Amino acid sequence: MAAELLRFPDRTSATGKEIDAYLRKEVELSDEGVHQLFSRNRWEKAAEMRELLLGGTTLVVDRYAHSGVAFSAAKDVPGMDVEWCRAPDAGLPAPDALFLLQISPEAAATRGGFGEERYETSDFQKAVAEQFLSLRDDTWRVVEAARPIEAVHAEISELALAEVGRCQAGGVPLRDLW
Ligand code: 2DT
Ligand code: MG
Repeated sequence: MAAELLRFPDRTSATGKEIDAYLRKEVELSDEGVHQLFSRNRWEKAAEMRELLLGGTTLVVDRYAHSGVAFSAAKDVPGMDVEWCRAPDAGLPAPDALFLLQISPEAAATRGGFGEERYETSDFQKAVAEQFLSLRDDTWRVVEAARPIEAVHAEISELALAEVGRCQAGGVPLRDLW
């Protein structure tokens, strides 16, 4: 089974380097502007993702447009409501399965490196968690992440492999995100 790992933001492209500098608090960007930049960072990969998916490769994607919506909407900036936040990602390929790794902001704060980047404050993480839960529909799988990595891995890989099997059996069309 062919599989590839992708991660968004992809910090290696030109847009990704700008996002990286923003997250590391080296530059300031408008909330609207950085939201668009995160989306462009995904669009840069859209054709390649489609090609891989249609060729039968499984993509494992660490964060996607749902993070874009949840983080930007959590800023509570006038005009940047959920509908506005979703718009730039319309037409990107949709995932067949989506896993929300749930952890309390308190537990997340004990993980390595927490607090170094923009967005890594407990108050903001609480607002993001609320956004994720309100975006969630019953196709999302919520996985308890405050456990040893092996336990989280075992649960996700079992669910993911079942989904891969379903897709390999055919009849699961490649859909757009929204
Ligand atoms: P990592 O810590 O996973 O590298 O994410 N983010 C991410 C957004 O605000 N919008 C997006 O579209 C995406 C994909 C989440 C870096 C931070 O960037 C946030 C955390
Ligand atoms: Mg991070």
